[in-house]
Amino acid sequence: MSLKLKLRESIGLYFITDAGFGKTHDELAEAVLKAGVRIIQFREKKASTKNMVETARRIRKLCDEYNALFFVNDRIDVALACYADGVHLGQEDMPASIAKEIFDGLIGVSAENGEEAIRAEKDGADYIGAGPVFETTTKEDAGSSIGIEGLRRIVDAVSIPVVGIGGITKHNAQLVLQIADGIAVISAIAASSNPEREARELLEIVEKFKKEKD
Ligand code: TZP
Ligand code: MG
Repeated sequence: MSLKLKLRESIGLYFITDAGFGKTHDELAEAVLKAGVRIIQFREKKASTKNMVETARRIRKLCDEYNALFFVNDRIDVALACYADGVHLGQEDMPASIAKEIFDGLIGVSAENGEEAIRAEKDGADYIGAGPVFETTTKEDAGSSIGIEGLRRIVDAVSIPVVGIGGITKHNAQLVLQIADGIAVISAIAASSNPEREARELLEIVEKFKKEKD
């Protein structure tokens, strides 16, 4: 199956690792994979490059065992060094157009508005991470939330898949799924005392919603 097709199939629940909630990247990745999540992004802002590459390589291997897609946040060098399926780039990271020249995998781009999303699509992005949809404290420099209406404007502006991100929980997931192709979450799972159970519950919501849509 092509990576792009796999992306469309697995994007309903997109989990992003964060070691700031008391569990390691590895522990979180394993828990959500066990629950059935099939797309994971490794997001680490503080560790050394050496440590990042080692962790990324372990999670890459784990994702292979579960046939899940593996993305690295921000860092093309780390993505290359661990044979990631994709890289996720912010507005201040390497532009997707340049990333595509040196990286042969999938490219996701963060967008806060339609303009950024259109630019990313033109540059060759494979999906958009749109947000923050709701307020979040997980990302320190997250701008003000774009809301459901902001999310809708982004979805309407592009034809590549869009995942909503920021403050998404099982209580508001449906609102996002009505508009976007998927939900991306950190704290809803990472801050839970039982990340595997939480991931399962979120997956159930996503799958139930998809069935009703078809
Ligand atoms: N980008 C926009 S909001 C956000 C990122 C990485 C943080 C999402 O974390 P949470 O805990 O799901 O709100
Ligand atoms: Mg980034």
